Parts: sequence; structure tokens; C-alpha cells
Amino acid sequence: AGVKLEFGVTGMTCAACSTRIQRRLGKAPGVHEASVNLTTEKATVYYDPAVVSPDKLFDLVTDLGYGVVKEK
Ligand code: 9UX
Repeated sequence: AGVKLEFGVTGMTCAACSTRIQRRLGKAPGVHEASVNLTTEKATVYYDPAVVSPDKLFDLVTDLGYGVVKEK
């Protein structure tokens, strides 16, 4: 459960990239579940807003060297 967050991820060029980001997001405190799709360049995260914020989650992705595209 948790709050659903979807955003775009740029800069992924192989399946290990998406796996790497997915694992990083998935182990973050407050994240219940994370999935990253290489083909669609989308991340879906279910998180607890009392523990972690979308901006913090975006930072985890950019810290790995990828880009974030926030949904409008
Ligand atoms: Mo694949 Mo992504 O070798 O940083 S893991 S390009």
C-alpha cells in the first residue's frame, strides 16, 4: 500500500540500470515497493509520506547519475 508516485527516469541504457535504480529506491526507508521499467522509462513507487518525500526519492535517482522527469 502507501501513496503511489510515478515519474520518468532518463539515462537508462541497459537492464542493469533499471534494476540498480529499482533496488536503490526499494531499500529506501519509507518505500514499500518500487519498480522501474527500462522500456517505458517510468518508475512507480509506493511510499509512506510520513517517512519519505518525493523529492528525496528523486534525489536517490539523480545521485545514481540518472535523470528524473516529474509528472505534470
Ligand atoms: Mo548498463 Mo546502466 O551496463 O548505468 S548498468 S548502462
